[in-house]
Amino acid sequence: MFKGLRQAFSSFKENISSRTLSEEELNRYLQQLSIELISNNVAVETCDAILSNIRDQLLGSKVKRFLNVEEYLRSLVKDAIIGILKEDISYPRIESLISEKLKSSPGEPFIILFLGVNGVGKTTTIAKLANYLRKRGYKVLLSCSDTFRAGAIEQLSIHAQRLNIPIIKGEYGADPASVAFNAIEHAKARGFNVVLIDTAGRMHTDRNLLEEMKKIKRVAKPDLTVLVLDALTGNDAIYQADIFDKEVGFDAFIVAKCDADDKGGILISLIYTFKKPILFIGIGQSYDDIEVFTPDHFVKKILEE
Ligand SMILES: Nc1nc2c(ncn2[C@@H]2O[C@H](COP(=O)(O)OP(=O)(O)O)[C@@H](O)[C@H]2O)c(=O)[nH]1
Ligand SMILES: [Mg+2]
Repeated sequence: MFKGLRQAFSSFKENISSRTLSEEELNRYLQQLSIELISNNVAVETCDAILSNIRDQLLGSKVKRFLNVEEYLRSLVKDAIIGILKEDISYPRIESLISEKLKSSPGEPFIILFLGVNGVGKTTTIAKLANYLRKRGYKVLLSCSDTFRAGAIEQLSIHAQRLNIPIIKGEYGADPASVAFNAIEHAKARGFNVVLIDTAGRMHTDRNLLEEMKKIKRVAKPDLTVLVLDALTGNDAIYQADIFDKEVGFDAFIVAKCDADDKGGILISLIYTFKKPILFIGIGQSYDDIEVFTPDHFVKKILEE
């Protein structure tokens, strides 16, 4: 996972640690780093921000004579990425968000709406999250508001059955917003803590889909709207996020299929571009293959040799 980024940073460190650098050489190595970052799916503006952070740190400090250069460079790159990932962005734990709502509005469930194009991993992510939350003691209800794609209702129902988690579904072609509404009513009546709403994918350029998502959002009034993206789509993920952000609006990302992503740059780009947190990353096809995302953990992963 994320091998590309790891290599980019480690060869940058090698280059600038091996000798005393002239300004010109430093520029050349920064240029080389930027090419490698971009080829690992770091968007151009995000890459510029990382480089200027590194440059500022280098200019603003003199390496102390007895300081380990390797350590110094590691912390330089680390601070640059952490700075970018944390600037104006908080990473709330989902458990805290749920607890706050359950405390402030007793009897009301915490509602999470999932958006994303077809095939990115929404339904799988919902099953993983249902499992995650149930293990932490929450009573979870699934709402199958994908009444469009053939097999969608069966797919979520199979997960529900395997996980032994109740599900509310409609007929194919039924209004997805009304399925969500029914699920929420059911949750209130039966004391469920969390409702996870699955939606249809199609293409992000599909007008009807976007209108449908807006309607579900209006009716369900989610406490949290999550955009699910596929790490393997690279920079197209930015484009998808841009459309969903403008048309429907969302609060946070979950990026699926990170186990198959050799690059990793898309995660930094998404956070930097949209100033929204990634809450979880998907790291495989089993129910437990979901990991809480934190900037510190991510940076550790891409800077370890
Ligand atoms: N390797 C891997 N595959 C995943 C992950 N999440 C989802 N998938 C696979 O991606 C495919 C599409 O997932 P699905 O949940 O149906 O996508 P949806 O159309 O957005 O609901 C399925 O074959 C999933 O098993 C992940 O984190 N890692
Ligand atoms: Mg689905």
